[in-house]
Amino acid sequence: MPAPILVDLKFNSETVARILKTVFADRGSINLADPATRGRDLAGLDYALLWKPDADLFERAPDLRVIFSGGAGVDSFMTLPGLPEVPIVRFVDRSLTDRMSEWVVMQCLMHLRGQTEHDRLQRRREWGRQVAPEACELTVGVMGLGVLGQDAVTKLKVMGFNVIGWSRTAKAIDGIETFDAGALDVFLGKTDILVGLLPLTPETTGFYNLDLFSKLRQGGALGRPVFLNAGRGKSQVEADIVTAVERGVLGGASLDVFEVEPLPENSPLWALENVFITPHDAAASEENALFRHVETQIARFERGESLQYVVDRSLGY
Ligand code: NDP
Ligand code: OXD
Repeated sequence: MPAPILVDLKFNSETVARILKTVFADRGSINLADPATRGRDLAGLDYALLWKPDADLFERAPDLRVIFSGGAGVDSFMTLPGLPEVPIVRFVDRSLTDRMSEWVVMQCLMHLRGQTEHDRLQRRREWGRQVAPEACELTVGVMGLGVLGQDAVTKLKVMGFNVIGWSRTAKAIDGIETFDAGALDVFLGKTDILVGLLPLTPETTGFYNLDLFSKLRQGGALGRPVFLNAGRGKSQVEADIVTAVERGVLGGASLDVFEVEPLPENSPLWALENVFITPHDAAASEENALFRHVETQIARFERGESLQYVVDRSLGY
C-alpha cells in the first residue's frame, strides 16, 4: 500500500475530516488536525496537501516529493523553514475560478448601481430611485491576468464593462486592452474600478498604496475610482485605503483579503463609507473539488506525466 497523504489544512476541521473519509481510498491520509496524529512520525511520506501549515511541518516531513496547495495561492508556506526543492502544485479548478469571477462581477455591479445608497435608503424605508451609469461608461482594470484574472475579464466584458488588464508579462486577450508591467501608470490612468487579483510576492507586498490610488482616473462615470482586492491582504496598505477613502481619492472599495486575518474588530475599514468587506471567502476551496484535483495530479505524477499548475519558484507564484 502506498504511503498516506499528509494533510495540514487550516480549513473547517470537521468538514475536512468528514470528506477525507471518502477520498484517497488507495492510500489513506494523515490529517494533522486529528489529535490522534500528534507526535506521529511523518518520515517516508511522499505527498502533502497544505494550507497555512504548522511552521515545523517540513522538518517533520523530510521526504516529500510533491507539495499541493489547498488554494490557488502558495504564500502561506513559501517562506517556511525547510521548504524542500520539490514541485509545488497550486489549486486550479473551475469551481474556484467561477466563484472568484462571481465575486468580482458582483462587487463591480454593487459599486456601479450604488448599493450602499440603496441599503441606506432601505433602512430608512425611503423609496429613492437612482439612475446609475451604464456599465459601458466604466473601465474596469484587472491587475493579474492569470487563471482568475483572465476568467474575470471575460465575465466583466459580458456584463458590458469596458475592461482592461495588467500583468507582469504581456498578454493578448480578445476584446481586452492589456498592459505589461512597464505600462503601469497608463493602465491606472484609464481605470475607474481597479480589481486586484495578484499573488503575494516580494514585488506585490504593499503594492496597493496611496501613490497608486492617486494615479487612478478621477472624474469618470462614478466620479471617483473604486478599489477591489481579492488577491492577498499584504499587497494592500490598509492605512492608505482609509486615507484615500476619507480624502476622496477613492470613492469606495471592496475587500476580501486583509493585512491581518481575521480583520481585527478595531480596524477602521469596518466602518468606512461605501466599503464592502467579505471574510476571505471570495473563492473558498471546496474540499471535494480540492481532493479530486490532488488525486488527479498524483495519478499523473505516478504515470510519469508532467504535473499541472506548478509554481515557478523563482517568481514565487
Ligand atoms: P496566477 O498565477 O494564474 O496569475 C497571477 C497573475 O498575476 C499573472 O497574470 C501574473 O503575471 C500576475 N503577476 C504576478 N506578479 C506580478 C507582478 N509583480 N507584476 C504584475 N503582474 C504580476 O494566479 P491566479 O489567477 O490563480 O490567482 C491569483 C491570486 O488570487 C492567488 O495567488 C491568490 O493570492 C488569490 N486568491 C484569492 C482567493 C480568495 O478567496 N480571496 C481565492 C483564490 C486565489 P504573468 O501572467 O505575467 O505571470
Ligand atoms: C486561495 C485562497 O489562494 O482561497 O485559493 O485565498
